Parts: sequence; structure tokens; C-alpha cells
Amino acid sequence: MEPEAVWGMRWKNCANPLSHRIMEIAVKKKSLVCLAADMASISELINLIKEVGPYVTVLKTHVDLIQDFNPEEWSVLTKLAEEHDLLLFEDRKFADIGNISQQQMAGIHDIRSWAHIVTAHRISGPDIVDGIAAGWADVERIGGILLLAQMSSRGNLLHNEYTLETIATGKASPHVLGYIGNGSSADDVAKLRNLVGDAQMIWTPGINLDSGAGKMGQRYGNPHDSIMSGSDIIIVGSGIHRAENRSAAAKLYAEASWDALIQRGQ
Ligand code: 6AU
Repeated sequence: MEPEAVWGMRWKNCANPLSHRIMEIAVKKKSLVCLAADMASISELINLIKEVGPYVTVLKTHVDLIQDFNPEEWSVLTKLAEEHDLLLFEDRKFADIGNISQQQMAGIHDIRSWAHIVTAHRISGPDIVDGIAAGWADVERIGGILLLAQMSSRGNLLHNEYTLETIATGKASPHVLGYIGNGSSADDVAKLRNLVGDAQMIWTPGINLDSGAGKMGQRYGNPHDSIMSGSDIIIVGSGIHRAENRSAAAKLYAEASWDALIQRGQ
């Protein structure tokens, strides 16, 4: 299948080259799954990649959860991810002023040198986007930013006006690949898609086939509803990495996401 036939308007209108790469891998693997690989060690992450690699398009990390982080072993992991055709997404949720965000792209974890995608909050002002892009430019790389326009957690402060400002910033910057939306609510995702239009992606966390599994205020919706209401990538964490058979779980989420995309049509 050709990506333009599957993704339709999204393929046609998304200008960011990384979004096309994501859509291509998604078609190749028939999976709109980003795995939230919230592991505590590099070896656990490596094992997880080996189990679920074929069913996952993007690997999302929280590198500050890794207790044994060291750059040498991390490069083994990034190489393995590349072999599995997995894009790396560091969910750093940058929130500081632009200049500090640029410096935080370096530091001990050197996110700028391996992450294709990062998250950022819009809270400090629009310049955070340029700060992060400058971080990538420092090592002659280009990446994509996902701005948090909504969240899945209960009681969050990302109200309508904040969401509108976030989208305005995102639309004005070539570095912004798209937005994080609230996967636990199909209505919220549909509203966000309406505001965003067709030229940027929406990725949704808060996805679990067991809707009652949320802990500490996390809320869940399902893959089908989220994609049908306008999400392009579902972010699934514990639904996969806590499953008894992680490979089978990843396959299940991949199939649900792919079937919904085909049903959504163009
Ligand atoms: O499926 P879970 O609940 O095990 O994991 C959800 C993952 C976690 C969160 O840090 C992240 O998704 N997340 C985000 C992201 C991606 O930025 C935003 C949000 O609103 N809710 C959320 O859970 O790694």
C-alpha cells in the first residue's frame, strides 16, 4: 500500500519531512503505535525493543527514568532501534525559556544527538520551540516537536484558551510536527483535530484497552475511537509493557490502530 493512499489529506498537507517518515513506517508496519517504554534500565528497554519492534512505529522514552544511564550503552540501544526501524521520541516535556531548553537538549543525556522527536509545553512562551530547534542545530540535526495541546491526566490546566495559543505557536513554526491530544476522550480529540486542520499530526496518550486501568489520575480511551476522531499515532505504555505477552499485546494495539485508520479513510 502507498502511504499517500492510506493517509490521504494528512500525507498531502503535512509539510514536516519527519511526519512523512512516520507515516511511511506506519504503513510498512501497519501500526500507528508509539510505545511509551517507561522502563528503569537500558537492558529492560533493549529486551522490550526485541519483543515488540515489528509492531511499533515509534519508541517513546523518559530517559531520566533510566537508573543505569551511560552514553555507551545508550548508543547500543539507539542502534538497535534503528535496526528495527523505530524512531526515537524523548518525552522530555521541555517547559523552560528557549535558551535553557537549548542547553537541556545537551547535558548528560544529550537528547539532541539521538531523539527524532521531543515534547514541549507552551507554558513559558513561543520561543521554546526555537530553543529546542537550536539544540538540534548545534549537532547539525533536525527533529520534530510535539506541543502538549491537551493532556490525558485528570484536572490538568490545559484549558481551551491555552490549547488555542499552543496551536497558534505550532502552526507558526516549521519545527512543530504536531500536538499531544487527550486520548482518553474522543470528543477532545475531535475538537483538537478541528482546530489543527490536516497539516499537522495529533498523537494521543491515555490509551488502554482496559479503560479502568488508570492510576494516579491517568484516564484511558481506546485505539479505535482515538484514531476515528482524528488521532494519527496512539501512545500506549502499560497496556503493552505490563502485559503478560508483550509482543501479542503490541500486535493487538497495532491491528486496532491500523484497522481504524483504514476505516477512517481519507
Ligand atoms: O499508557 P500509560 O498510562 O502507561 O503511559 C502513558 C505515557 C506516559 C506519559 O508520560 C505520557 O504517555 N503522557 C503524555 C505524553 C506523551 O506526553 C501526555 C499526557 O497527557 N499523558 C500521558 O500519559 O509515558
